[in-house]
Amino acid sequence: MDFKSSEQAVGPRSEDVLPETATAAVKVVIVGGFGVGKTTLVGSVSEIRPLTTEETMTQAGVGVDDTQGVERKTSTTVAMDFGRISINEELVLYLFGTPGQERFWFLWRGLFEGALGAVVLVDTRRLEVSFDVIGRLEERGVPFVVAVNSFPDAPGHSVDELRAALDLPDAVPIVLCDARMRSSSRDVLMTLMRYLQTLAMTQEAS
Ligand SMILES: Nc1nc2c(ncn2[C@@H]2O[C@H](COP(=O)(O)OP(=O)(O)O)[C@@H](O)[C@H]2O)c(=O)[nH]1
Ligand SMILES: [Mg+2]
Repeated sequence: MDFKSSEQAVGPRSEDVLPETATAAVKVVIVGGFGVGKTTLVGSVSEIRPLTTEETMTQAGVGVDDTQGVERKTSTTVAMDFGRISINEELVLYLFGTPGQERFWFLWRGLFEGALGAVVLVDTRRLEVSFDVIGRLEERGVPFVVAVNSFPDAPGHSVDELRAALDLPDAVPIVLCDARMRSSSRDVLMTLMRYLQTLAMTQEAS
């Protein structure tokens, strides 16, 4: 038997290796309601092959997961998505996508430990899913930005309308995005990093 090919497959691929210049690693959590695009965002932006735990929706999810407006979705993330993106030569973000459905909240406890900030992904067709998620982040004091994913049949709301609907303070950035596009997903993460920097600076000043 020839084991050569499988032996060659073992070991990190070049794109999996962290650049030697990386000096800071930051943990970021991507959170939001069911089917809002978390797995898509982590997948589009990650420079390593993202890890995803998806499970085909079963009877167990019927009546629990709200599939209205996302009829074509047949799998749901039960644990989390994991990805990595280098912002520059020194700074690396580790991305943890996690479900917003209430029955997965037990996952949240450990997840936010050491997280510098979060991205709340929002689908304007189902804004109410985001209320609980945002409430829980505020409770925990986790800084976050809101990214509104653009679905074709989603009602168009202005940023001001969304801010009012989500009851967000003026300081919290709201950005529109298309999670399928790497550049758009990257912009969301950059917005979060800039926001965190502003918060750090205001804290220092006070
Ligand atoms: N039109 C559009 N579709 C998206 C976008 N992001 C995700 N989707 C689609 O929405 C569905 C749910 O996305 P998924 O990432 O699995 O959602 P999750 O449950 O939050 O992980 C998938 O079929 C995606 O292809 C987006 O920005 N625009
Ligand atoms: Mg998912």
